[in-house]
Amino acid sequence: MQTPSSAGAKLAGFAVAVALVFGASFGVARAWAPDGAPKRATGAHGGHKTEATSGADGHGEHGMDGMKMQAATATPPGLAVAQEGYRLVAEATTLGAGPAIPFRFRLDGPDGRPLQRYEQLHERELHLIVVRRDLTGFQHVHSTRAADGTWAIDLDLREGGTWRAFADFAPTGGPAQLTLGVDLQVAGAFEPGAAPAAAAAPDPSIEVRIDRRGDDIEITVRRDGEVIQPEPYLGARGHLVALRAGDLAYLHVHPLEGAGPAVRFMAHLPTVGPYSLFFDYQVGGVVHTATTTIEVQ
Ligand SMILES: [Cu+2]
Repeated sequence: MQTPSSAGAKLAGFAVAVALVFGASFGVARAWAPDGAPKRATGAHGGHKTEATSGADGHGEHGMDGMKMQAATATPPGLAVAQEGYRLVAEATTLGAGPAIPFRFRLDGPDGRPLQRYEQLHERELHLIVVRRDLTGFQHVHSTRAADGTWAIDLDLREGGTWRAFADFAPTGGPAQLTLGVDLQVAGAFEPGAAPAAAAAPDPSIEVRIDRRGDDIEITVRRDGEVIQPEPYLGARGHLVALRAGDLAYLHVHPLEGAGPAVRFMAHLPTVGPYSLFFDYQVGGVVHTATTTIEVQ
């Protein structure tokens, strides 16, 4: 079976293992408003700015808008193949198994035509997240868009089963951030795996510690015991994806600027239960993926 850490290793082509150490800060109780919307003090994060906001294109503001939008709606992103007039259309949803399976899709806009104009979101027009429905085999890739609007990329689909592909993007003139998802049926033997837990550390030179503090997630990266700053990657010091176990709702996570060595994110996890976290970060020019699963109480 393909383990989450090996999936990340295969993707990035590196041999350094990642250790995850848990803090005692998981399971922070959340207050709920009667209408089901999470209570949130106005301006609770007013002291923070997304790193992207400091960029010239100001696309960090889209992220914040997306966060507000997400908090205001009952249905989290990533559960629909079509939403707000936009539709994810895969050329094929039944695929063969293999290490480099071509995946082609387009994103149709409200006019029914393939979307051609995108806002930059974390330095890309589109982030494609692919994970098997048992939350193994996580991939965060950036595909290329042809002149007709079709996106294409090779996916690592060595394991059979049902995979979920998420397109995370910001259409020009549309929603600040949209995540559409489609299931891909991959032929081959299927052996269910467990949601990614703290990975063992065959090589302990890199250690990643993930702590959840309220809506914030703090990540500390160490190499040989020394805290290090991950290198800039996608306009931040890392990119975090949170998927809810059970339905693979895709929760938007936004980098926060902060003093100190930790990489901080605001992650609105709307309901109790387990969530799997996938942290992509770059050290020594190589992108690593650290995974863990937390329980929101
Ligand atoms: Cu991306």
